[in-house]
Amino acid sequence: MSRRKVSIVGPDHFTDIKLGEPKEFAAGLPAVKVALDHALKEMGLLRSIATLSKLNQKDGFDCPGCAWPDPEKRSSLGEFCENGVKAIAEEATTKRVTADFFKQHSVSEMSAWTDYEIGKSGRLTDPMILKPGSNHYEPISWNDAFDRIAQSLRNLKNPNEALFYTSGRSSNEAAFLYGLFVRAFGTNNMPDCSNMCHESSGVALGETLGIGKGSVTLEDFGDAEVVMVIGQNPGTNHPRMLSALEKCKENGGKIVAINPLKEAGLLRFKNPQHVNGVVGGGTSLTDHFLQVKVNQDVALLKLILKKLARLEAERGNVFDRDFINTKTQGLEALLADLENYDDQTLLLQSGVDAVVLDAVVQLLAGKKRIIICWAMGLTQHKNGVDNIKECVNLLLLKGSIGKKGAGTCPVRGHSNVQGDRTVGITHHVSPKLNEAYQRVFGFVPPAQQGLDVVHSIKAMHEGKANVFIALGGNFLSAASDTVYTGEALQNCELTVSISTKLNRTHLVPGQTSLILPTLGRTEQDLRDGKERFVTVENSMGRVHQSHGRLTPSSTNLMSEPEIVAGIAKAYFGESSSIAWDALGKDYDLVREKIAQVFTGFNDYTNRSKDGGFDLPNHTRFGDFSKLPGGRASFSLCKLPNHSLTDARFLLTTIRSHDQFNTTIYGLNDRYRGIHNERRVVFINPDDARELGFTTLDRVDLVSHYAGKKRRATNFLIVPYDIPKGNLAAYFPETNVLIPNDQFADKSNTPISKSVEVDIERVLVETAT
Ligand SMILES: Nc1nc2c(c(=O)[nH]1)N[C@H]1C(S)=C(S)[C@@H](COP(=O)(O)OP(=O)(O)OC[C@H]3O[C@@H](n4cnc5c(=O)[nH]c(N)nc54)[C@H](O)[C@@H]3O)O[C@H]1N2
Ligand SMILES: Nc1nc2c(c(=O)[nH]1)N[C@H]1C(S)=C(S)[C@@H](COP(=O)(O)OP(=O)(O)OC[C@H]3O[C@@H](n4cnc5c(=O)[nH]c(N)nc54)[C@H](O)[C@@H]3O)O[C@H]1N2
Ligand code: SF4
Ligand SMILES: [Mo]
Repeated sequence: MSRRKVSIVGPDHFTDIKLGEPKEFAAGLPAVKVALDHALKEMGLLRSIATLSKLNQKDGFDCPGCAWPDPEKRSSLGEFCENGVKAIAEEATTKRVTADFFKQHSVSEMSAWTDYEIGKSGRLTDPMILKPGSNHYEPISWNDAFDRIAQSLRNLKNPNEALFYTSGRSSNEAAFLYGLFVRAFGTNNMPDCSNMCHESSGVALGETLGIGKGSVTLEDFGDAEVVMVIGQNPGTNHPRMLSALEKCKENGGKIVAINPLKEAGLLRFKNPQHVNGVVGGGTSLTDHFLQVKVNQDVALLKLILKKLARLEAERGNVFDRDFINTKTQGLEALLADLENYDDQTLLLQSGVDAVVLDAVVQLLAGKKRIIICWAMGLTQHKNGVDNIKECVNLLLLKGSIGKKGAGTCPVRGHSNVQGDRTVGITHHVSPKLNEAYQRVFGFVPPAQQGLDVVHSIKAMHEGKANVFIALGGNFLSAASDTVYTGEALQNCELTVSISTKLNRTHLVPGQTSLILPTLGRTEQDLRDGKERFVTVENSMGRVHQSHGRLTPSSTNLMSEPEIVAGIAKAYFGESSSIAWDALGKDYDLVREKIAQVFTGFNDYTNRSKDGGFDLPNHTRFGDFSKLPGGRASFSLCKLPNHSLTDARFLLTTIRSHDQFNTTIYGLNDRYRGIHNERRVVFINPDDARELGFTTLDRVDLVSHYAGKKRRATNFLIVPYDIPKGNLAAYFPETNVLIPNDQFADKSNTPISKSVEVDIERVLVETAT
């Protein structure tokens, strides 16, 4: 089969960089200005006002940005942040990708645009099909599109030859219907964006505490004595978390940040909702900053645990003995294991300052209410699961789980990624869940474990999977090994994307490809003149309603639940025992079914009103009675092993301030002093000097795994305050470097935050 001529990775040209100084504070007036600029540019004045007045209000829509929860009391000044406004502006843009647009631009042509250019084309308006051999998408009716999918699914020899990806913006209702259809169809192949994100957290928390979710609520931040923020950049990725950190500080709490980069949002916060944040100096946030080397968090945490254990032996009252004795198991083994490590080696390996470290140990020794927050800086490593287990060890030693002001806080990414998992998006098999499906819907779901993201890609590449369907997301750009992933998608007989906006995945398609345009969060969802709402779950386990308010960007859009029901009905036909039509129309009915399959959702529709309800979470109350042995577990974690024989650097791939994953809002990374460019690589100034590089020299990044070189071309050197031996650069541009078979133990999350690479100079006359 011949593949279309497309550019899988897109162009690598520069955009005329302007360098500034990294910022010392986050938000404040500049954030308000930037937010308004984005809103006005994409939506115009009236639409901006109409939209922002409903964002995160109880009668409005949930922010499609991150999963940070809303406070109980909503501010009349608006409950949103700069990046929430950008997320909204991107979705509520007035630009459109119409059938005419596809007539003008071929797939090959568009694939040579950057992700930024592709995304800025606007909202998709009509279902489109790309036929075998054709280079232009053309319109197709909804019914024909559903029939086309049903036909491909029927043609498969085995249901396991189909893959059903989900990204975390979909509502609970859409995700539940999707999971129901996929199981009824006969596979558990449900790769999910979580596989690339917090899967390591889910595994680590599940194994130690019995639930894959965090234990804290927003209110706990006001009661915490210490909040540790590890491997997370809240100023950019969860900006309203800074208000929670501010609250902690106001009440006398301390903040410890552990990160290879001194992120502006961790230093100082100028809350635009307070006078002091607008005209004053704002709040200084981090009390102790530990500049850890990339992927040396286990070394650092082990050293902290060792020092705490020593203080406990010397003076007592450092560990919570009551808690340990009644609620945990494995302390002796943990303490014995720590003896195997030497303080000095751990210190050198972690790269942190010994004086700051001792101050942190003294602080932790004297406190009882500790919250640990983390995100991708911990999860996306070979030892991602162990990173989080070491955090759990610390909390268990301090008795800091299951009480006010203390606990685990994995800060989720997509606005409903947690909800999607809760209501059934998973490639894992649970016999209990399968029984529930059988009881409620009368069919037996498949018992064979499904494929996650990395294994789905492998299956497509090897020709073992033939149909790829995506409920949201941008699989090609988000996944690692871009070229390999692109080849994998092109191997498919059919690729289908249910999307709001055009993205690279649509442009590196299977033989036949369908784009099914759907309503976004901001948009009114009307059926027979009646308004419908969906529900979502935030990072702290609260389920609440989201009501779209804007006029949809096209009259030819369908809602996600309708699309899923449409595909299911076309596949199963009229005789299906599941009432697909009714479920696609009536979300109350979907919620009734969710409540029958999953626990904690009784009286769902009613309780989702007015801020919503909390799902059951035994860790929140320190109840470990249902765990094996009735206790939470300490874990023995291994140190990472980076021998760096072929490469000299560990590269961490991060988000700029102007992107949402693969959606590029703009070309600035204001807090880090980068303007109008994404192809930069941050390097320690001494490393740059030793290699003879100066600012804005042009380089390629090259990874070597199993003897294979992968190259990310054309980056500009930016000397930056980052540990020696480490580099940082933005994704998705760097995903070409990460082999699909390099992922975390147990969670299979790609090693996006510790890629072994080298730098090669590009010989040119002038840079840029
Ligand atoms: N505006 C905006 N908001 C977002 C997103 C977005 O792209 N844009 N994405 C959403 C999603 S899906 C997610 S998952 C979250 C992601 O939120 P984050 O995890 O905050 O995002 P990253 O940019 O990946 O940043 C990880 C942080 O970890 C640090 N880090 C890197 N390597 C290491 C390490 O080895 N150890 C430690 N301790 N730190 C390390 C980096 O310096 C950076 O500060 O944000 C969500 N919210
Ligand atoms: N190197 C590297 N790679 C990474 C990461 C990293 O830190 N480093 N982070 C990983 C992480 S944490 C994640 S979560 C993944 C993200 O992976 P994905 O979730 O697959 O990617 P997104 O960029 O969030 O998806 C954007 C697309 O979603 C569609 N969309 C937006 N809103 C909606 C909606 O409401 N409904 C529907 N149906 N579609 C919608 C739009 O078409 C848009 O183009 O990327 C991962 N990849
Ligand atoms: S913190 Fe996250 S959810 Fe809240 S407004 Fe900002 S982007 Fe949206
Ligand atoms: Mo994520």
